Amino acid sequence: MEQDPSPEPLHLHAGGGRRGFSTRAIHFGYDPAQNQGALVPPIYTSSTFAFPDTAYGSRCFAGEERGYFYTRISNPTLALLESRLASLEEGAAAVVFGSGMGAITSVLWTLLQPGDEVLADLTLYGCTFAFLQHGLGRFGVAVRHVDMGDLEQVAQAMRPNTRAVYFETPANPNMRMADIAAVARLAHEAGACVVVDNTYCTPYLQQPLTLGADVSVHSMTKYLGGHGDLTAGAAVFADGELAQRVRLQGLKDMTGAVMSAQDAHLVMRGLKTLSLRMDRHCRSAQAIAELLDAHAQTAVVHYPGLPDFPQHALARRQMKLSGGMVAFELKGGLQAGVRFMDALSLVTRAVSLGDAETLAQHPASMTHSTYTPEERRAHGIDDGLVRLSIGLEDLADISVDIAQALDRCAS
Ligand code: 4LM
Repeated sequence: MEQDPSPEPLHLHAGGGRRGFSTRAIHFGYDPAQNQGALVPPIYTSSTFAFPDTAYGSRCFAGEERGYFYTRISNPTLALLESRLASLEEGAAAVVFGSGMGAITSVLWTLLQPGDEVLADLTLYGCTFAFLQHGLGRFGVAVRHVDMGDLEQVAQAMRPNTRAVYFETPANPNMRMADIAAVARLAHEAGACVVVDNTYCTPYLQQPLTLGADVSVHSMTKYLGGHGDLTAGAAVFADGELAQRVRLQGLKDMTGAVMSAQDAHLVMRGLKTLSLRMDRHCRSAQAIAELLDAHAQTAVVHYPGLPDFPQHALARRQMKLSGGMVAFELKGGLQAGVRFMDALSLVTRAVSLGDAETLAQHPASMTHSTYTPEERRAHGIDDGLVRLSIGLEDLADISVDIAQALDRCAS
């Protein structure tokens, strides 16, 4: 009952060189020869695991034995996914969760104590904002927001009790970016832990840990799963000891946000096509951003791949490609945005992102309705903003639908 599937020698070429990203996304940590030849890793649905004798079980609970004993702490199917994610994102270890919010809350509950402060970016996914603003505050943890794109502001905002620095880049929903390496340097000088939500990029487009972040969190509900048929989360750690603390405190005792083995199997299936899907998402998103940018009805398009995007240079440096998410505002503001959304025919009106289907949603009334209108104004989320998650359909069909909806939203 080994806890960690051995990564050797499957991530190496016969000659010892390291295998590439897509190869590791398909093979890492699994050897069919050790599993009766099964090409696809078995799904261990067992919630509990038998002890050969009482002393062994006691040693498991004392942390002296690295065996499996209860799925809320670890499970062979989850452990395989964790080892694969750690490899893909260059981490020492990973922990998986039942949702992205499960990952975020488990990490922050483990890191923080009353009297600590979290320094967070202005723009965050709505439920992350609500957790920081309405959740942690009730337990004596202060939360302050700064523009993480402004390094002077970040440097000035650090205080002796700043324990964690938290941001998304690009941020949901307005795509504002932060320089991970520069923010991490400032945070580490002040002794704070850097947590980056890498959901929008996935490890294929951006590698926060190699740039100096301590933890990279994900909603695997999105691109990593990739098919809109599961909810899951993950945290990848530069330091294996912190991973173990999050597993034993945040996950086991504080949130209990355990992931199911069936969902871990589905995420591993999704990982096999991650690089292919991301290439297609990004290529189509670039084309749709350009289409929107050229249309007379649009006031502003937020997409890192557009040359006039304010942080285009940072995006080119920090991300492999510009991502599959596009946000924009129409000249007619909120009313025009509603007309645009209602005129869509192929594109689906739904929250979430990273699925095969192209999705459109209105952050102010949906994913970011956890902010008050005043907070949205102060945090740079325009009430007229429309967010698109560009899917895998034929680009021509997505383009035709968006163009006809733009033409109709003017009337
Ligand atoms: C959405 N997002 O935006 P779970 N981090 C980021 C996210 O966008 C989300 C989560 C974490 C959306 C959901 C409705 C950057 C979610 C939370 O939903 O708990 O897996 O992830 O449309």
